[in-house]
Amino acid sequence: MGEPFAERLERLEREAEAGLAAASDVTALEAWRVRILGKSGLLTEELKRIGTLGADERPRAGQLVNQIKRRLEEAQAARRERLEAALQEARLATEAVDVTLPGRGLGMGGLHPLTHALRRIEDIFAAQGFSWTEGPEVEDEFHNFEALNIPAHHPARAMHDTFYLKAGGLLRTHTSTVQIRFMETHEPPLRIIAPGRVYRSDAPDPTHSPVFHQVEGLAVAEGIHMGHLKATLKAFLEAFFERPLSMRLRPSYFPFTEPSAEVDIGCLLCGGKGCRVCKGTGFIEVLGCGLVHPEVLGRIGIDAERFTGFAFGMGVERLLMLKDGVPDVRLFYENDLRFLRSLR
Ligand code: 2NM
Repeated sequence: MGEPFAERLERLEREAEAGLAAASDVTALEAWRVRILGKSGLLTEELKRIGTLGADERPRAGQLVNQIKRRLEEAQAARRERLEAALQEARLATEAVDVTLPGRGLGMGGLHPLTHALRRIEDIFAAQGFSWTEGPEVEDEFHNFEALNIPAHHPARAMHDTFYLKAGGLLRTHTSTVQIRFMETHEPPLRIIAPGRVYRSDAPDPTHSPVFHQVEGLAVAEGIHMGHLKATLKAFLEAFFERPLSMRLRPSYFPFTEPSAEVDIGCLLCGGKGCRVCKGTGFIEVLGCGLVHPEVLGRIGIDAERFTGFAFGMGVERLLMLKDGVPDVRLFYENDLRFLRSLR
């Protein structure tokens, strides 16, 4: 039988154990398994060889091979467990996340410059006791024109380049409509501002957009006069532009106010010396205003003998363009983030 079967097996087991101990990773372990326990592995070959032994040797030999096989399989399982644990640990070490690193940031959104400006305007007027009112953008002829003393065929209707809707109605050309609606349902004294989108059929250019934002204001009470209007607007403009300003009222005409005026402020760029922005005049026009025409008060049932009111209207885009040096009104509607972020 050459080298006795038992001795050879013991040697095989020792060698296998040494090989197992030397298997330093899962790949080496698998190679070891194939070499020892695989279909043509060394131990499997010994199992096959049992058949060539004498009948008296076979049971013991079989027992011996199976014992060794079980021991090696157990040792292999233990080794695999250790190697896999080591592999896992190595992975954890290399793939570890440093939870103390600062985050990449959430890329928080921000308010559109117009929204921001509208909120500031609302806050400034709130401080002077004005409340905030809204109304529909689709309007009727009465609220947009007739109630405001602008009869059919009046040139002021053409002035406004109105969008008329096929289904009837129109897109409001100013937010005075909201003030008319408010006066229909509220008794004086009242103090409101009406911010919102308005529409005019203008070709877009650096100073015209077919949609833009207005804030109109209205105060109706006994004894209201131009002095109240002037003080209110001066306080507003200085708060909005965040600096002391000179201001003047220039006589003007609106069908819905009498007297009417345009409000100019001392040029923001040159301070009154005369420059490109104020076209050499030293003044910039910022809004329109006046005392509410008695005809307007009368049409919505307010006693114009007892009550007077002041009103004003401003374009929000225009004010922001002046304040922040925005060269083109269309920038507010293109949503180029570089522009939007540049205005805080
Ligand atoms: C302006 C200028 C002057 C105005 C008038 C009214 C109302 F409804 F009370 F009659 N609201 N807004 C008004 C007055 C608006 O915008 C340039």
